[in-house]
Amino acid sequence: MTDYTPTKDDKFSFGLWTVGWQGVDVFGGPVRPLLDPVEAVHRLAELGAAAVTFHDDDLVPDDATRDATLERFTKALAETGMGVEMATTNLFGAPVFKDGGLTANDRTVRRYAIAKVLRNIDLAAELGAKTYVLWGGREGAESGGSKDVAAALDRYKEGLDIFCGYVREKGYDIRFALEPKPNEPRGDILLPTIGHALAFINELDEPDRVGLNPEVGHEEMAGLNFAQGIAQALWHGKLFHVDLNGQHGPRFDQDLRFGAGNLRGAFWTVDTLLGAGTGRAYDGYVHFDYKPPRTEDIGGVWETARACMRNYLILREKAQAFRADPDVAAALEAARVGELAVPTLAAGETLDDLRAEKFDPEALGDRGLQFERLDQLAMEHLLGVR
Ligand SMILES: [Mn+2]
Repeated sequence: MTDYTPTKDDKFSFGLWTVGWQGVDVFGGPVRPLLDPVEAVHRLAELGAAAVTFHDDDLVPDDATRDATLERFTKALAETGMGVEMATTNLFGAPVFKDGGLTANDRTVRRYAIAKVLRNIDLAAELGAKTYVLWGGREGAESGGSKDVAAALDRYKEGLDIFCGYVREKGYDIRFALEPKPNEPRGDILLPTIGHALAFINELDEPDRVGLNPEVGHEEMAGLNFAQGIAQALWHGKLFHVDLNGQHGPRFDQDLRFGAGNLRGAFWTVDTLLGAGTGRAYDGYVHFDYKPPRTEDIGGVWETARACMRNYLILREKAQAFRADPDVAAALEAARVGELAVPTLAAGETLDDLRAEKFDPEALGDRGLQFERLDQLAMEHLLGVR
């Protein structure tokens, strides 16, 4: 039996804020002590992760200790062979961002937000991150009259255009990834889903520099199918990064470890990332963005980190076995799944040709599609009986 121990080739990465989450929520204060980022790097490396990611504030919260912190951190990276693959800016925690950063009504707040992002882009480039995520958790509103959505989108675009221009001028090898979320902490957040964000990217000055960092839980909070969402992002060439975690349907953002919550959704998510059904595989870092529950001490935190990677590897094995199963090949054939890749009009065929064809809609309508057989095979692979 495989022991599902990850290696650096699996390209697993974790936010420092995930294992470092002290359990502060709306109803209670911290339950775990502060976790030193250096300790996080060492422990995650031991568990088999390849990289870490950070918000500016998780790593360097204090200007007075900035240089010393960075020195210790880069030393830990060198000692462990860990990379920094992505960075992001905290534009949501401090009171100044209570109405957002890039789309705050207050222009001075927006200017401060841009300066904060630019400063951390420099640090991201210095540490070798190739992806810069923007999660606009406070970019939104609780009430209709307080936010001019069109103006907010203009300002969002202005911010992204500034960041793209800055990275281009500096010659940094960095791409931006927008992380959609429907709500929480704001009542309603701008760019709430993968689809909204994809459409927004088309309006930017340099759309090629901007893609997505979709998160499982965020799409599922909106009742959407994450695997289908990332399949569309891949189709657009926009899946720049991914946040894996677990969620039980539309409710508060649970940020469970990957595989918890919607397990069937997790199976199809891994299958989609492998490109099995579509031929478009994701080749970036497999990033976990979750919160170890408040019930856990630090030992439990490391157990959840280990479990995120282990569950991914188990699901990868299950998805590969599903795709390699001859019964699945037969079921895919019976369900005409491959036929969808055939263009509806043949080469050189005219619409007159199509309209002249004799159709028998009644016979077509009578035909069963045999999708349930196919899905049951997936279920049985997932349940471990095949
Ligand atoms: Mn989340």
